[in-house]
Amino acid sequence: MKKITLLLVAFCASFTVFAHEYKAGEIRVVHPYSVPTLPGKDIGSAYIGLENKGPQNDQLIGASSDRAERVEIHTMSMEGDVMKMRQVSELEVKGGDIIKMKPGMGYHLMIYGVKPPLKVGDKFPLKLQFKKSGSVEVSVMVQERDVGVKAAEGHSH
Ligand SMILES: [Cu+2]
Repeated sequence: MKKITLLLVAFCASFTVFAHEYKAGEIRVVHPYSVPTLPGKDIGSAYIGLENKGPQNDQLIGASSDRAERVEIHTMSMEGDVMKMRQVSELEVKGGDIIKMKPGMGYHLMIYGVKPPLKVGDKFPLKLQFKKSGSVEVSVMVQERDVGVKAAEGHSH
């Protein structure tokens, strides 16, 4: 277990070295990644880090990709004992705030109608639209799913 954690840390660190990040106005988009689609499924999810370097609040209001029919902003939260997922129209990034999407809780981007299926090593374009900072196209890397991701995909759509 410890070895796996160290490997993941090294993996993420290497992205930092290669500056896998983008800017839209005051918003920094860090390390956009996805995981392989499950066999026979055309639904994927993507995770990004968002940092608002400015003092004003901004909102992620949409996303799209050439590789998919549509992309939705989703949030997951516990309702009683059940993990529920719902679509939201926008994700607020407050001035000075950092939001890190990750599998299993909070926000993620749901990608519908992915073609061809996502596999490890793929890269695909994702366009993000912010209310104040405009839009930016980022390259999403498809990386190995970890235990947390498997747990996250236990939820239904
Ligand atoms: Cu979802």
